[in-house]
Amino acid sequence: PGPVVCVGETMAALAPDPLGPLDDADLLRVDIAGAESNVALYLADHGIPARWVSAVGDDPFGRRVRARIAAGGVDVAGVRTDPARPTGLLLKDPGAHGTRVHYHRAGSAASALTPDVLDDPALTGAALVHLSGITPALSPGCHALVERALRPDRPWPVSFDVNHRPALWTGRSAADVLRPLADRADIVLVGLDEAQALWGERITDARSVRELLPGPGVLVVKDGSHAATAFTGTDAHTVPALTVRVAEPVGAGDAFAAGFLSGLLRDLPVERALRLGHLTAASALRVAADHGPLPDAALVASLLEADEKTWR
Ligand code: KDG
Repeated sequence: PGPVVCVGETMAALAPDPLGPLDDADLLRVDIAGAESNVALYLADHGIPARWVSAVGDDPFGRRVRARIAAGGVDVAGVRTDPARPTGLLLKDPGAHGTRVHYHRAGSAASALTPDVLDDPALTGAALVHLSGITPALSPGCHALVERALRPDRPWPVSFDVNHRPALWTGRSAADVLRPLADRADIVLVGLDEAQALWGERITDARSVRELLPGPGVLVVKDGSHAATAFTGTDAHTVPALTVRVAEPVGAGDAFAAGFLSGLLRDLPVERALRLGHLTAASALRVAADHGPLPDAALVASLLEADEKTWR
């Protein structure tokens, strides 16, 4: 099978070092951040061929983004360099109640992407095309790209992480745009809290999300640090999350997605794929960056096989 092709923007990310509120920071660590390239990096860690398709500026951050993703074993041959626009920038602002994110990405190279990026030769024969709900928020061209990737006669299967980023949706209804897009994908991942923020009182539990999104063959509803439930047809499979000491949570959703998708691509039973999602999420939770090292391979193997009591 072909690679998983992940399409979306990656930015340079600046985070206080040591971690703490941006207001008080003297030093910032330079990293990279992008939901879809995070998925590609974690897929590569799991030995799944992954390609990241996007655009960066012809600038030092663009070169860093491309080099870091390539160094993670991801194919970056489909990444364009836009001579006229900069690489986007993200600031992480960790506080007592989680991490706030400040974006400087309007007019960035990736926000100028249009549906023609889907002419990338790797898309035909791709094991999956992975997209997120960030991209349709970036520009009309990016929205058109996602619409085209999800058109009903597409030759590729699509995984879609809803990834609602309220700061990107000023003046437009994320709820109205993201629901029909997600419903056309083959595999969807969404947080329960995210679904509640988007679709309101109708969402009371994981099953109510399934009622709103009956289309995807596989729908995963993540309930934060508690559990994740996968719906396949009308069957539901719930696997509790692991208890993890959290350094900084950004990136955990992408890690979960990559672990789960690599489980499905390896034909693991869906409960095992959910376990692999939780185990991969732990890699992101334990570090300040979005991407951290996978747990020891022997530990992963034994936890995948463990009985339910040991897993918990
Ligand atoms: O999922 C983590 C992402 O939120 C982060 O890497 C930055 O892609 C990003 C975004 O648009 O928020």
